[in-house]
Amino acid sequence: MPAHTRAIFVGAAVAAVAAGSAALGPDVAGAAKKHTHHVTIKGTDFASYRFAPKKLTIKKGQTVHWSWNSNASHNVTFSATKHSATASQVTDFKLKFKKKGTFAYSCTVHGFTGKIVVD
Ligand SMILES: [Cu+2]
Repeated sequence: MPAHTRAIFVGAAVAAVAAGSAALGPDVAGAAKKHTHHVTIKGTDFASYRFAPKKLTIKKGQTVHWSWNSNASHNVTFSATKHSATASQVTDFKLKFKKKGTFAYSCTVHGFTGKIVVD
């Protein structure tokens, strides 16, 4: 799966954060001044599934939350060791980004991709 191997370099730059139970707030995509950011998965079929937003720019030390409720199973995969569960509903997969850089990820089920830019 080429989309998966592209994300391998991320390595230790992202750190898993213990899953919490806090309710997600409104979509704060693109609001770089916020400390947490939210990405979801939209679409209804193979051709339309996508991360929204596809590219998100954040500041070092901020956390990105992914959640979705879809008609198919998806995942968020940065590397073999940094990834979410594969499920049609994920309520709060989150990662804290401790280093600057551009971190690509994908859903390895469908191959669509996303990108977190940490500046
Ligand atoms: Cu998918």
